Amino acid sequence: MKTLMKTLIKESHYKLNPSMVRLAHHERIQLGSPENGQKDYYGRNNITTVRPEPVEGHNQKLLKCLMFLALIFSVYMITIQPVMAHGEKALEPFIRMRTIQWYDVQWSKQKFNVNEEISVSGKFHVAEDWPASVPKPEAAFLNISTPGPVLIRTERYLNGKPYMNSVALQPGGDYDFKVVLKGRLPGHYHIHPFFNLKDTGQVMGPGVWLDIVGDAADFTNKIQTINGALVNMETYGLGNGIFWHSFWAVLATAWLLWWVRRPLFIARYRMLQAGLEDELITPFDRKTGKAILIGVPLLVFAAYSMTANKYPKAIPLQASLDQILPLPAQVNAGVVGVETIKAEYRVPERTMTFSLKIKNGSDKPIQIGEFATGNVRFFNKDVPKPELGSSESVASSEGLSVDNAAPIQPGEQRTMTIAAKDALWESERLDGLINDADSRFGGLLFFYDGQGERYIASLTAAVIPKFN
Ligand SMILES: [Cu+2]
Repeated sequence: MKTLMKTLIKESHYKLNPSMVRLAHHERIQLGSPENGQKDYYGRNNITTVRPEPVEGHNQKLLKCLMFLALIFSVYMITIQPVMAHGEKALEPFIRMRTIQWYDVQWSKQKFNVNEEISVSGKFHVAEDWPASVPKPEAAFLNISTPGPVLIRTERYLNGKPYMNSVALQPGGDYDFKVVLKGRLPGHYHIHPFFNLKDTGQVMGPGVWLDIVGDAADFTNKIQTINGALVNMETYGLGNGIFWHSFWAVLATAWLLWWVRRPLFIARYRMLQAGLEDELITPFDRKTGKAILIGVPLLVFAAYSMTANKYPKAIPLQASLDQILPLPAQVNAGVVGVETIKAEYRVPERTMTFSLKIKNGSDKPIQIGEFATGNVRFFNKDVPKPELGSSESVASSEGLSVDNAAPIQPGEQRTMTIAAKDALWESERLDGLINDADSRFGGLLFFYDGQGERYIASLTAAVIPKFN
């Protein structure tokens, strides 16, 4: 046992220590002939020592070759189907449930022509119980998820104000948005509004299928600049863009190849070990380096001066944050108060059950109509359903049940147990919550008073899973 340990330690030492590697068996081979003064790239006599490589058998090579071919052909065996989703369910459920809570999302049209303008509008609540592991929404960008440039965005509003940049959102705040889009490429696409949260990812809003009809060649995208010139955005500056991208790509590749074409890694490492680092760089290398060091900034400055001369009235790209304050409270507006006491998720029944303490501060009886979380909507079948809108949110029309169906009277305080039960918890990958380190849920609860008034409360609590 002891000898075995000793050999093992010796072996690993041998593998780790480069000086011992250098002491290993080497073969002297002669690449050129030192007698006639032939030198190698670095000006040394052409005698190099190398460690012999293990010789691979003929059969092994053939086998490797066959396995590689088999691997390539196996790809053709996979049945490829068009992708019908694009990562809406990929984000952790606690982020989808407890960051941006979308509701009332509407599309003005779902079938329209190339060049035709449509809009998507809606509301969202920024959860009070923002996850501790998610950076605060200090920079958030409202965008539209599309499969490529099938639409262009022409206008964007938050709380009725036009804005260009990212915006800081306030946890607990309520906002409404509107984005105007114009059809560009004909086709059938799944489109969502979404928020890009800095350092977190994309929180998708509800998606819809849009049909853009017509001819792609008819698309026009002309704008007027501040100087009054009319430019076509589809082609404006394209040649210039291609030129500069190619120029830098060629220069960078040439610089890389300049250094890569000579011995790298092991040969270089050995020379360093041998104290021959001065021989790694030739005088010509130094000259080229100096030319690049002076030439590139000069070129950039010259091109910049030419551009500034040609376009004296230009504004830089804007990098500030837009400041837009939340609307007066829409969710938790103070009329109907809801406190979540506890929540339980029963895995086999795919049911989330919550206990709530509800206080009706309005002057009419109210009923619970809907619970919405992570773009999934659970409706109470005993309460008239609101208009669903065009966003085909994933909905369970009878998924919400309450333990006491009697309306909550004005001034009444009641503790209720409600259950949201549907396979959607699983198919929308929201049940993954119980495997997260942050197993708290969040969502919006909608109350209706039967006379068109709606009250919204946000719910949040730790979820206790029940596995049987
Ligand atoms: Cu989608």
